[in-house]
Amino acid sequence: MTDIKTVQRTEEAVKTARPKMHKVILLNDDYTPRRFVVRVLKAEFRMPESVADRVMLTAHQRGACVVAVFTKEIAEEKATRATDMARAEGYPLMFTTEPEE
Ligand code: TYC
Repeated sequence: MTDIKTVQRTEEAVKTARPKMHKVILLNDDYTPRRFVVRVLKAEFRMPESVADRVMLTAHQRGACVVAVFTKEIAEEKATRATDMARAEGYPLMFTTEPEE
């Protein structure tokens, strides 16, 4: 039978090795130009044009789109930087984060 201590240690080791991942989510709005959304996705998330186009269109049509998944700190940093890029140009474009299930 498996010892309770072994189970606990194994769970802790897995938690340490695989920190909970967080989604960066792109939200649609009525004002930010499509080409600017694509520019931000390419610059901050290193997406090729074809992928950035698809993500932008998905958010445009469905209201939101998952952009990428990172550790909590990286996801929050990237969402903030991408949102700030838009703010600097006077656009309301928003990126949020949420933990994966
Ligand atoms: N809906 C915007 C427009 O029609 C374009 C847009 C797409 C804005 C995706 C945000 O996440 C977004 N100009």
